[in-house]
Amino acid sequence: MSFTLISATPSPFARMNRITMLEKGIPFSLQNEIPWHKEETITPQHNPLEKLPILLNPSDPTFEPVYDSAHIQRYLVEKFANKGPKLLTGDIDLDLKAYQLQVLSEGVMDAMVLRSFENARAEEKQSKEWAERQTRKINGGLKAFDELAKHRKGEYLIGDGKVYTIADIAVACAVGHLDFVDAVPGWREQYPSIAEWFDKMERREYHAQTRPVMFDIKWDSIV
Ligand SMILES: N[C@@H](CCC(=O)N[C@@H](CS)C(=O)NCC(=O)O)C(=O)O
Repeated sequence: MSFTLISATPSPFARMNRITMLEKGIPFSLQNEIPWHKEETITPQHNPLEKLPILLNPSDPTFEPVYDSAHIQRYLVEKFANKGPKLLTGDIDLDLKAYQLQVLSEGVMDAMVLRSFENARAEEKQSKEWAERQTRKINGGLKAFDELAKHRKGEYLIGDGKVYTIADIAVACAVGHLDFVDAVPGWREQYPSIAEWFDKMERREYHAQTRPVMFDIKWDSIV
């Protein structure tokens, strides 16, 4: 069995799933796409929302595409619970917290993507209020991540800090994207706890292997 992950080289959403599959030793291949290029992308064939990541299993005709990065994470940790690191603590309340941090991370990623598109519109079509709304979400999330990193009890973000979980993966991918697109200039000085934690996480083998790479997007083809 080998999966295909429809991905994009800079996508922080897909990066979460890539790290999880690499950490767990789940075989997969990547199909890199630019989901906004209507003529080229196959995302609409598998996801009515036309978004990636999408997990496919070409060796199993009965396998239905799994989409939304958090939903794919859930599939991977449950289906492959006994392969590689569990990526959850096994404690219901702590795991709820891990899933909550995944939701927060995804929200920060969404806000960064939405703001980039807003800022790429022709000046007269841009809404300053809309962009500011996204900025508040990005800054709010980053502040929450910093608090979490400041009060953590060990290497990792939740519980006793001894277990690497999907929360670490999600927060690292959100902060990684923020750093990559310089979404909050001066963030390292303003939020030193999350910066220090993030730099350590980036040295993990599979985090280092999946760092974002920009693609060549045709901004004028985007509505
Ligand atoms: N909530 C989704 C968001 C995914 C997302 O926004 N993906 C971007 C690429 S990084 C995309 O495919 N956008 C195309 C679109 O919005 O139509 C997830 O977590 O999977």
